[in-house]
Amino acid sequence: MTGIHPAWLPAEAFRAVGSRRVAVHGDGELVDTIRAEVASAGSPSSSSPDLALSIAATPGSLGDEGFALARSDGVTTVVADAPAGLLYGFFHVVRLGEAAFNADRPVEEHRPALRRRMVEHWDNVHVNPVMGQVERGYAGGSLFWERGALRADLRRVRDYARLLASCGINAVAVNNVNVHATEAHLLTDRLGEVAAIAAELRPYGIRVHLSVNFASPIMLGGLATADPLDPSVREWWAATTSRVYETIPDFGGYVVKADSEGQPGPFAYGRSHADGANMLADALAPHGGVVHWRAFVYNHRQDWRDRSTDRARAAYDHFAPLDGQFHDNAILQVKHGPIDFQTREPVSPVIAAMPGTRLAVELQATQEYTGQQRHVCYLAPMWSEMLRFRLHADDGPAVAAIAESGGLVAVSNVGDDPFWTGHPLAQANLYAFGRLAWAPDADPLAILDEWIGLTFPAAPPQLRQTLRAMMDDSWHTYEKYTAPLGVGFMVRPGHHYGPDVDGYEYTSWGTYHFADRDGVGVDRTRATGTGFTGQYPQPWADVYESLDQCPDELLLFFHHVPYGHVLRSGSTVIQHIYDTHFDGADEAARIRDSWSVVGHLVDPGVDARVRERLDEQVRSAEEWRDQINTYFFRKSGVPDAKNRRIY
Ligand code: GCV
Repeated sequence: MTGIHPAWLPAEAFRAVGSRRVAVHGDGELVDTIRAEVASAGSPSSSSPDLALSIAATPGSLGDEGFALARSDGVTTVVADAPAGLLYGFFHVVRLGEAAFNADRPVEEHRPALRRRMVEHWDNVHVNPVMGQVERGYAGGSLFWERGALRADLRRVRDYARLLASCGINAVAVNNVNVHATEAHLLTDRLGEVAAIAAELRPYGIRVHLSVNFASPIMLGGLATADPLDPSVREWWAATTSRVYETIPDFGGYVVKADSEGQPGPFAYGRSHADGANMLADALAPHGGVVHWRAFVYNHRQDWRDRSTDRARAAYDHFAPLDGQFHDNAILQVKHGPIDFQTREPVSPVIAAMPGTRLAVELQATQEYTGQQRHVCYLAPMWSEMLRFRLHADDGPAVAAIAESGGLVAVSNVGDDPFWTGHPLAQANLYAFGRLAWAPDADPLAILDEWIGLTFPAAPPQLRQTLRAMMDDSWHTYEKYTAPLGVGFMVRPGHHYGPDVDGYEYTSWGTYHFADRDGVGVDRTRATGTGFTGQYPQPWADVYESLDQCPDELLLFFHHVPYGHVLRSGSTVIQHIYDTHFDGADEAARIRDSWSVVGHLVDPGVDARVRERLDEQVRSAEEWRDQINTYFFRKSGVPDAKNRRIY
């Protein structure tokens, strides 16, 4: 491989389209994009085509982004009501490959389940002294900025837009939600940089969003306050937002992290988060924009001795009472779990608690807590489980249905690395995110097969099957060798890579496991603990409360139990810890072994990068295994029933 890896859009993925005569009917920038795609695939244009892509003369019920696909009389047709739908239809044909042409097909209609399908970058303009160019980025620098300046050459951003559009993503927030002093200026005197990025994303139907600092009226406007109810503050935001839309007419809106981890917010003025969000919503409303207001608000200066404060409770305690108070174009953006993107968390109870509020669900494609793109960890099974979860009861809405009001958001895992995502196999997470945001009930394994087929079009069956086996269950493998049974946060503080069981135990961050000589876990019950289980509707409030009914994988999230506690699986907690850690590290070694058999079947550059990452995964999994097992053996004094080596 030379240059930039094509990810899931290598030239061969366009072979089926490229060898067909294609006609494209319609007008507009996105239709021109399709024409350019067809031309670069090598398809001759023709009035008697094999593939006809058209905007319908009279719009039907497909909406702006839907399309209908059919094949009869030797012609495959894609019809859409609007250009974006036609673009998605074109990429659907690319995904189908020969299958789009080799038999008749009855009309199939496709529409995205979620209207907002967004990737958020935590990119900084200036290299942050602590967090670097991209906060929690594991794939090199930013695609947009380099050492304080917008990149002179943004061609790669266009390629990025193409990748995103091909899996259905239609919005990008370009900068970190921690908006530092330099980055705050993107809203005003550096807005031209955002406009330049927007110009690269627009041909692929992607709207730009911007993270803004709540204190901007002070930082940028010279005002004495950022009080959301102060008329001069409201006027400043209204005028500033109007200027944004003069420069970027299709601007999507703002993203705000307020009163969280040191970011300013409405609490300083005795105002609520609804007051703060609504002020920005009002500034955006005349232009059709939205504010994504994050619910990630908690006390990060907690006293570890204080057992009454529970970080898991924080988002619900802050936001549930505000249900119904947010304006229509204010979207509350909720992390999918109550804490912070751990390998295993229950679904956040906030998602069930705010029926009068538009909610977006946020997940993390960047693998901050899931191996930092050095470990293979295919996250779609986790996301799928979460999106299908019904918080109320079996007949209540799934999380995905609740998120229809606001959308699905992933923190980006992409950087300027030649493979886009550091680990080449981590590309699958970005692809799967887009596909799940389009169709949340899609099967993660089918998405994986689709990704393998596109990314490795020439792969013999042996390679496909090996990739499938390596990746499909890799989230569970990762879970096995890291923090056990949903307890979370046994990572090294700061960078969050590798094991450090007590690293956070006596800190202010509210992420504790409470292991002692007798047992481990966080008592979040109503009966004897923090009462967090009471934030769930039934049946979950009782299921999580009950030691007998709580699912094993979440046991230590909800309960503090003795090491001898018998799990539903029949194993004791301590034996489960030993067994899963030995198994997980063995599985990591098997993943590496299986790649060593097929690696030569891919581009040598890809093979070399994957091998390097797998070596590190195996090393790190052993480190996790040994530290976790040793820690719990020393705490509990209980020997491994299988007498394996523990230090
Ligand atoms: C952008 C976690 C991460 C932070 C991140 C924060 C957030 O705490 O470690 O780097 O900040 O989440 O989501 O705002």
